[in-house]
Amino acid sequence: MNSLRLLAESASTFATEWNWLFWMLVAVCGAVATGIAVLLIYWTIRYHRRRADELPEQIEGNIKIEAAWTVIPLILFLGMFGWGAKLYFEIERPPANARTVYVVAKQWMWKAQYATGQREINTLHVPVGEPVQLLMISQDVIHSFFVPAFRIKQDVLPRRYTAIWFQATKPGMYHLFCAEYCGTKHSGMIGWVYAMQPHEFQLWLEQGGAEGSLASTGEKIFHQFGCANCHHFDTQGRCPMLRDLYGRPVQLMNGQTILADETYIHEKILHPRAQLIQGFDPIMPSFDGQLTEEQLVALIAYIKALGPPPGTGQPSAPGTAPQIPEYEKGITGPRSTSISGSKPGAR
Ligand code: HEC
Ligand SMILES: [Cu+2]
Repeated sequence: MNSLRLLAESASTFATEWNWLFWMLVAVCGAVATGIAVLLIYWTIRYHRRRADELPEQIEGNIKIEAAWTVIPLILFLGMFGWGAKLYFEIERPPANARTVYVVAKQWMWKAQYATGQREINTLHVPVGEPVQLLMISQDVIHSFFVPAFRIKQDVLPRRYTAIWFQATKPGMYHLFCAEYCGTKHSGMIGWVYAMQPHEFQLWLEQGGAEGSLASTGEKIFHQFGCANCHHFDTQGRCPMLRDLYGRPVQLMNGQTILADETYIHEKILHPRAQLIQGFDPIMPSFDGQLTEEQLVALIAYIKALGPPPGTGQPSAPGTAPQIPEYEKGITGPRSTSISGSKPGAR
């Protein structure tokens, strides 16, 4: 672990390409800088003034040289840009089958919530060879989620979900940092990502000890906070039916259309007046200050898991547990509310 290395360990599918890109940049910039330095010194000596009255020969221009020093850097720089952009788009676009883990950042810790109900602090367990997407939000100031070994870094903001994804390639323990100065104990906002073999990860999920799925926790909150008094799942009365809301365009009062993503639902619950919906009276109360970010994550997971309205697809009776994706099924056994996750000594 203490071996001297130039770059952080490479443990994700991005890492190899990232390393190549990095070394290409170092090589090109190094070669250009060296070339300029060498020519500078050589020409300084070669063309220094030898007599007090010596005048340089006047040169009117040289199309070939000018074209060369325009076209060659253009190709080099566009190449760098193109390669960087390609990798950036890969990092920005999670594959559709990625497993979602919700992360809440707060001064000064990371809290993770799994769809299956596991919760942990300052640790993150992930399977090797499977894409994992993190949907992150901050409870207070701006933080930044940084795992050098995976070559991923993403700002974590209040009132807005940001996403990052990765696919671990090597089992191991990898450092997790906050990379945005966020207060006095910023340097202590660190943790570990455990990349595990898929079967070990499955075991961890089963032993993790959780109280039902995240969506079922959300369902309880939905009833506890009286959302269910207004939002019914069979009829759409004075309040919109929340079935099939996630990912659908919503017509706003101001004429805009907005996509119902996590941030929209989050905003709607805390600041319902900010984006009023066409065709409804603005009677929804604000839940600002009443729900924690973790509860909001659970509510959103619940709303996302609601199926389409009865009659339009596979109907799920109102009030029944929402659908859980196939890969998240099969978690049985006794569950407790305790927050799981071991904290390694290094802190
Ligand atoms: C007093 C009734 C009432 C309560 C309680 C209520 N809502 Fe609403 N909700 C509404 C109404 C009315 C609208 C649509 C009007 C608007 O734009 O605010 C709405 C809109 C929404 C939307 C946007 C729906 C869409 O189609 O875009 C979401 C999401 C939502 N509510 C979630 C919740 C959650 C979660 C809770 C509980 C924490 C809750 N609501 C509690 C009445 C209510
Ligand atoms: Cu931080």
